[in-house]
Amino acid sequence: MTSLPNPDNRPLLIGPPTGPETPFPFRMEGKVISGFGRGSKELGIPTANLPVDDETTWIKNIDSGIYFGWASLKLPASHPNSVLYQKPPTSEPVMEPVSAAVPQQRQQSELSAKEEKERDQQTGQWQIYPMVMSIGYNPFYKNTVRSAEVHVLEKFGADFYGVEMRLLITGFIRNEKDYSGLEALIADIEFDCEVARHSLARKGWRVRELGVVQGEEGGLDGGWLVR
Ligand code: ADP
Ligand code: RBF
Ligand code: MG
Repeated sequence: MTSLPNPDNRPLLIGPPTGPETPFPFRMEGKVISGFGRGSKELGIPTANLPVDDETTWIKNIDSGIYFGWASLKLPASHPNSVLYQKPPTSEPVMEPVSAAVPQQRQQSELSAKEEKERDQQTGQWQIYPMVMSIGYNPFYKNTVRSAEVHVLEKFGADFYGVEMRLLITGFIRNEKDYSGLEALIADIEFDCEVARHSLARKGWRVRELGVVQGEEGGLDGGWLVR
């Protein structure tokens, strides 16, 4: 159970134990872009924003509100949270002959920074996490454009802008609200996180691709997240 304040007496579990109900789950994907730069990170609630454009039909057809489900990120091997990550060796100062310090000419085989980044992205492997997300106009901030932003329920050692993200949206939590102050907004988001954690921990809501957890395999097909 949770010890978070719950003034509106909101339920901690959404949906039946058997799993997502029609029309869920929804799928979405995109590369993480910069958001409104409001410093959500400083509030402890960073949100990975996904591009939203008029041609994308899902965003037009889905109701605004707060949703929960699973996110997968194709983290490059250079990201500290990647399962492929290898910590750089702690570099002891090395005495080198003066000639070695002279800048070398760029070799044909060397990659530009851009090429290197692209190659790095290709080394990525999909990793799955629970998430909460907001779709809409953030009434507290009175946005004029519709946004889709995902708070991943995991602590990351570095940002992941530009990384491919896939979503399996399993359910609706609540409508977007306006608030009299930032504290009330944050409290509601923290409770949303608890709702997602508890709801997704049930067998019928856990994706099979996460493997066996406490002796049990998940009942939900998350193949899309790792394909
Ligand atoms: P922006 O306004 O650019 O979206 P935020 O303050 O919302 O900035 O921070 C979002 C960025 O923080 C994401 O794009 C991602 O790179 C990084 N980040 C780190 N941890 C998380 C997390 N748990 N969930 C979502 N994004 C995270
Ligand atoms: N913004 C709102 O204006 N009203 C909301 O009810 C609201 N709920 C949110 C719930 C979640 C789970 C998340 C991730 C964001 C929500 N937001 C909401 C968006 C929020 O205002 C935005 O991420 C801010 O930049 C956070 O400081
Ligand atoms: Mg954001």
